[in-house]
Amino acid sequence: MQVAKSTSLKKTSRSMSQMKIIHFCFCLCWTSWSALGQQLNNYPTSESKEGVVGSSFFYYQQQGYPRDCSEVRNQCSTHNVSGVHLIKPDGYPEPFEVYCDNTDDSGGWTVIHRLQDGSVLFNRNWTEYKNGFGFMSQEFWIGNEKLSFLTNQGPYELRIDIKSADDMCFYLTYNKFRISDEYSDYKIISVGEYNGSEEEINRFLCPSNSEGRVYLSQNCSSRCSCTSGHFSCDDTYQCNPNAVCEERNDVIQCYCDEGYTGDGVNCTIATPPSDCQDIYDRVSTESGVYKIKPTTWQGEPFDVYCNMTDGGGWTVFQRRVDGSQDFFLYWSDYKNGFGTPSRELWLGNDKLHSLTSQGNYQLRIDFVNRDGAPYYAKHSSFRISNENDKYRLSVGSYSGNAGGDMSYFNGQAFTTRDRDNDPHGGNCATHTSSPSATCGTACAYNAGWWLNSCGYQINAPYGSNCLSWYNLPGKCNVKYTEMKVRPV
Ligand SMILES: *[C@@H]1O[C@H](CO)[C@@H](O)[C@H](O)[C@H]1NC(C)=O
Ligand SMILES: *[C@@H]1O[C@H](CO)[C@@H](O)[C@H](O)[C@H]1NC(C)=O
Ligand SMILES: *[C@@H]1O[C@H](CO)[C@@H](O)[C@H](O)[C@H]1NC(C)=O
Ligand SMILES: *[C@@H]1O[C@H](CO)[C@@H](O)[C@H](O)[C@H]1NC(C)=O
Ligand SMILES: *[C@@H]1O[C@H](CO)[C@@H](O)[C@H](O)[C@H]1NC(C)=O
Ligand SMILES: *[C@@H]1O[C@H](CO)[C@@H](O)[C@H](O)[C@H]1NC(C)=O
Ligand SMILES: [Ca+2]
Repeated sequence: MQVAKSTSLKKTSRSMSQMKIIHFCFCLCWTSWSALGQQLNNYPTSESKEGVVGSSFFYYQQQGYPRDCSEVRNQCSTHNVSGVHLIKPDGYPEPFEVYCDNTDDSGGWTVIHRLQDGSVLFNRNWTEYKNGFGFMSQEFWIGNEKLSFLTNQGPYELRIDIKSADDMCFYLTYNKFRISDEYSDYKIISVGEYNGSEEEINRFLCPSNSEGRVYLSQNCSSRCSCTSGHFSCDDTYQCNPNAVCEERNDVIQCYCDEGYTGDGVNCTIATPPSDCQDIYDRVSTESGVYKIKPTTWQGEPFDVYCNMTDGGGWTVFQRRVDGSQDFFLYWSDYKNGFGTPSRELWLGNDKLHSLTSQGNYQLRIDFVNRDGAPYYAKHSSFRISNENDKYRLSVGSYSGNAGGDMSYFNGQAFTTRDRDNDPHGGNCATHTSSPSATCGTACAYNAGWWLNSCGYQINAPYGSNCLSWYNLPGKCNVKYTEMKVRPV
């Protein structure tokens, strides 16, 4: 048995204490069980310093009381049968009665707790647990004060004997059991190493009707369950960053934060984020791919790349990096979008329309020119109309260092190789430029864009001189572009 499992056993004690199915057949020993430690810890400390130490009975002086049941057994041969004896642990003011169990080979067990038929009420207050209650011959709790003195005399082994609902008897041992004094609330200082067979722990934790029962450690660092009567733990269980580990209605587990739904491991935002600004505010400030659903979007949430630099919250709708994605595509392709959010992409005109009609958006375009130098352009507003209006472009005023070429396309409808909506005599989407002084030989515009009387744009074929921006220094054969929007 691994130590990890022993830990789980302790941690899961609360659930176990509620398993009515378990009865103690006889509870030998330096026996407690972390369930009880758990119970004790639950008592309010305000109450915990009250009460008197010791038994209410009077014992006449007698020298050399045994300090525990193992001394009782060694002291006198007639004391080797199980029964009630007087002991007096070191430092304890008076001797008191305990039940000594000598039934197993080694014997000498001092019984600290027995639960067998429900005849004694265990739901008691601090003082009662402190002083002990019940009857030695039946059910009882020895008392925390006595237990504290007992276990602080030296190393003690804890043994828990259990009888299951199907009358199977088995036991568990812990090799170093010790509890603190009242001022430390009788905390279990140690239980030591657990010793028991796999079979025993399965029977103990997984009684017949426990299929699917789940146990969680106090800090939710492991999750154990019963599957086909077999107890196993998953130590990779972890709360979602948007979840807390706590107890609600007696169940310890990870719970998703408010505004999130899920099982505590997987927490998804209850109302999907409407754009990357919403992601930034509510989900994460890390750049990456996320699902969004603009408020006006009728379809399923979709993936976008959120660029969280420059104040964060930028929803990326275009990127050119390496030419891996063909941009010489058709109306329906530009309508629905293509490419990969984390690499090269066009988000799609329907989505871009939906996104930009939720509120007021600004535009940022980043460039790396043919020489590898970065530039950017910003426009104070950006929106495109719907398909009926041919995704017409509206941009506001320019700032930046890449040139305000976007303004040249302002007010234009979208044009693709199969839909000529541009004011030029032919279709700029399939037009070939004349050789120019700045960009050298002729190149094909071959793109979907808000084309005017043509003009350089950044959906042109990657690696060609037409992938360019008219006012950009080092403008021909631009190496990198990224277009993104954010609410103003
Ligand atoms: C108790 O001790 C007596 C005398 O030493 C011995 O005969 C008897 O078998 C012991 N009983 C048990 C239960 O160990
Ligand atoms: C604890 O319970 C006992 C018995 O019911 C009662 O006499 C005592 O006053 C209780 N103590 C506190 C602090 O409630
Ligand atoms: C566990 O118990 C078995 C049988 O009771 C014993 O042989 C073994 O030495 C114990 N192991 C430890 C680590 O205490
Ligand atoms: C959870 O508790 C275990 C054992 O008590 C400990 O080893 C672990 O570090 C704790 N984990 C966290 C995240 O607190
Ligand atoms: C959480 O989600 C992942 C992926 O969707 C899934 O593989 C995993 O089983 C889920 N975890 C839980 C505890 O539901
Ligand atoms: C994100 O935006 C910054 C400018 O704010 C830009 O330099 C960078 O290339 C963009 N893209 C990625 C993937 O970081
Ligand atoms: Ca035209």
